[in-house]
Amino acid sequence: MEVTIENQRKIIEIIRSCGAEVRSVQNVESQDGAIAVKPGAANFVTSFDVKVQNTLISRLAALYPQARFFAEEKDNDGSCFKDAYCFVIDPIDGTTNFIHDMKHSAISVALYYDAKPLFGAVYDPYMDEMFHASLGGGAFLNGSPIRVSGRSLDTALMLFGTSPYNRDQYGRETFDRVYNVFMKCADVRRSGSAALDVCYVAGGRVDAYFEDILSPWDFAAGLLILTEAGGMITDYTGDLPKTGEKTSVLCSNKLLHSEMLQLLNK
Ligand code: 2AM
Ligand code: CA
Repeated sequence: MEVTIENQRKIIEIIRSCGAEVRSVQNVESQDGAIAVKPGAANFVTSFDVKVQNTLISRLAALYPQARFFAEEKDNDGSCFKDAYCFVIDPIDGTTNFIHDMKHSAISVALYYDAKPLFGAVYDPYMDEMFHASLGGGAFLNGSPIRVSGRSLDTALMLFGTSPYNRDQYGRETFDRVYNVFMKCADVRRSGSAALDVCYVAGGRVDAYFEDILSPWDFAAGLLILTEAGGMITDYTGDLPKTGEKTSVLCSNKLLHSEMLQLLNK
C-alpha cells in the first residue's frame, strides 16, 4: 500500500485550502454560538472545528471513496482501522489557542491502512508551514527535507503538554515531570498544539516533547513525520503507541529517548 505522489499532492492541497479558512477567522469568542463545551476541563469545540472537519471529510472521501474516517469532532469506532484505509483527522489542533487568537494551531491529517501510517501532514496556516511525510519517503517542511536534532540533554529545549482536559488526574504529576526535566535541560516551552509540538521535534527545533494523555488525532500524522525524520515516539513505558487509542506520548530526537523515559518515570 502506498499513497501516490499525485494523491499526496491532492491531500496537501485540500489541507492548505482548509488552512486558509482557519487563518481568516478571528475573535471567535465574540461570535454568537461559535463555542461549545465538551466533557473535561476547559475542553471547547468551535463551529469552525466542525466546519473544517466536514470539508476535509467530504473532499478526502471524493479522493478515497473506500476510506473510513477517525476524527475528533465525531463518534469513532476503533475497528475502522482494520483492513481498510482510514483517515485520522484533527480539524483544528490547538483549539484553545484558536479561540484566544494565539495563532498557533494546525490541521492534522494522517492516512492509515490496516492500522499502519502511510502518509501524514500537519499544516500551520499562520506560519504557512506544511510538514508532511510518507512511509519510507522521508519527512519534509514546505517540500524541503527535515531531520531531528543531534542535541544532548544539557543543551536540549523541551516541549511539554499539560493534558488540560484531564488536569484533575494528571496535573500534579505533569508538573512534577516538567520539574525533573527542566532541572537537566536547557529550558522548557509549552505551545498548546500537540500536532505542531511533534513536528517541531521532527524539524530539530526542539529535542523532545511529552504529554501525559493525548488522543489519536493529536499525533497520528506527527508520528510518521517524526519517525521519517529520524526521531522516536513511544508512550511513557517505552512501548509504541497503539493505533487509535489514547496514550501518554514521548517524542524525541532518539538520542535522548532513554534518558527522558527515566526522567519522566522518576
Ligand atoms: P485540541 O486542541 O485539538 O483539543 C493541548 O495540550 C494539546 O493537546 C492540544 O493539541 C489538544 O488538542 C491536546 N489535548 C489536550 N488535552 C488532551 C486530552 N486530555 N486528551 C487528548 N488530547 C488533549
Ligand atoms: Ca482539535
